[in-house]
Formats: sequence, structure tokens, C-alpha cells
Amino acid sequence: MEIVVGTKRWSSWSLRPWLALKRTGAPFTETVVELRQADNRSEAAIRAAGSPSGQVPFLKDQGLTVWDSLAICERLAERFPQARLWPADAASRAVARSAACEMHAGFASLRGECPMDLPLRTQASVSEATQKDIRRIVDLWLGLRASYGAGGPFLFGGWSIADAFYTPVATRFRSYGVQLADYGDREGEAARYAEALLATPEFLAWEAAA
Ligand SMILES: N[C@@H](CCC(=O)N[C@@H](CS)C(=O)NCC(=O)O)C(=O)O
Repeated sequence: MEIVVGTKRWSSWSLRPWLALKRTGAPFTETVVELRQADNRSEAAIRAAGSPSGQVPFLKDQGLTVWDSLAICERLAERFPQARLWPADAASRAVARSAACEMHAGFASLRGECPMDLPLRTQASVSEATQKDIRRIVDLWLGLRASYGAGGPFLFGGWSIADAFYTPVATRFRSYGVQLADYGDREGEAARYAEALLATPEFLAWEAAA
């Protein structure tokens, strides 16, 4: 199995399935394509590595190429059921998929204004639209932690693909100095969750290689 990812400092989409793949415990090789190269060289390199979409990440597995972060996570969840990449309970799983999909398809303002840049530390003043995204994320995190999080520090207690999808968000909050207390996190629960995401051995391994 091989996963092709973009520059680890920046590639938030690559980080998500890479975390899920690490969680499976399966052996894999990894190819890193350097993003942001001049003269469209990144896209050429991504295509040369075998990406159908011209983007990273993608997974090569059993003669199959699977692309797009969410599709790769779903593939891994099916291939490695013992890794429990989604919550075991069907109702919780449906909600976890909703949370992951909301991230995958949304929060465009936060993503555009505060791109993932792992070593960056700054105090940003963000637009109304990004503030709205952050408020929604805090509300989502608090609601999921309260309803499903009793069994552990993550959204559904144990770690799941939903947490993979919000790990790059936690890095953005850290990089851009976002104080979650200003966005409805009155008791610090969302901030604690963000800290838990950034303290997993899998995330720390990615960050150390960035
Ligand atoms: N929807 C895709 C988005 C993938 C994406 O936007 N990847 C970026 C890097 S994070 C990319 O490949 N950009 C091409 C480039 O920089 O040349 C996914 O979820 O995997």
C-alpha cells in the first residue's frame, strides 16, 4: 500500500487520510510531492506520480488507485474494520460521517484565510465569514463531545475519521492564535479537544516530518 501526499507543512487534505492509515497499523510506503513549486511543476509531479485528479492525496492499494481524502478514509475503514476508524454504533457513525462531510465540503472561509502552515504562529484578525465558521466548529465540537464523547477525549470518545478531518482545523487555530473562548467555548472543552488532536502520536509523527 502506498499513499501519496503533499508537503507535510501545508497539505491539510493529505494529513487526514495519512492519520487514518497510521491508525490501521498496516505497513505502507509514502511518497511526498512538493507543493507550491513554480511553473505548474507540482501538478505535473502529482500527475506523474499517478493521481487521476491532479491532486493529492491518493492511495494505491491492491491494484486500485483511490483519490480524495474522504474516499481514502472510507476505503481504509472498509479494508481494516478492526481499526474502528468510524464509531461502532450505526447512529453515532452516521453523525460522525456528517461531521466529516461538513468539514470536507465546507468552512471555505476559514480554509482560505487560515491555510494550514504547521510551524506558523501569529495573531490573525479574521473576517466575519471566518468568525462564523469558527463559531460553527466550536458549536459542533461542543455538541458532539457532550452527546458522544464520554468514552474518551475525541468527538465520539475513541478516535475516528471525524477527528482526522478536524485535526488540520486544530493546527489552524494554533497557528493563527484563535482563542476558542471568544467563540462560545465557555468551559474550555473545545480547546481541550483541539489539544487532544494535536497530542496524538500519529499527528506528532506527521509534524516531526514536516
Ligand atoms: N477534495 C480533495 C482536495 C485535495 C486538494 O485540494 N489537494 C491539494 C493539496 S492539499 C492539491 O493537490 N493541490 C494541487 C497543487 O498544489 O498543485 C481531497 O479531499 O483530497
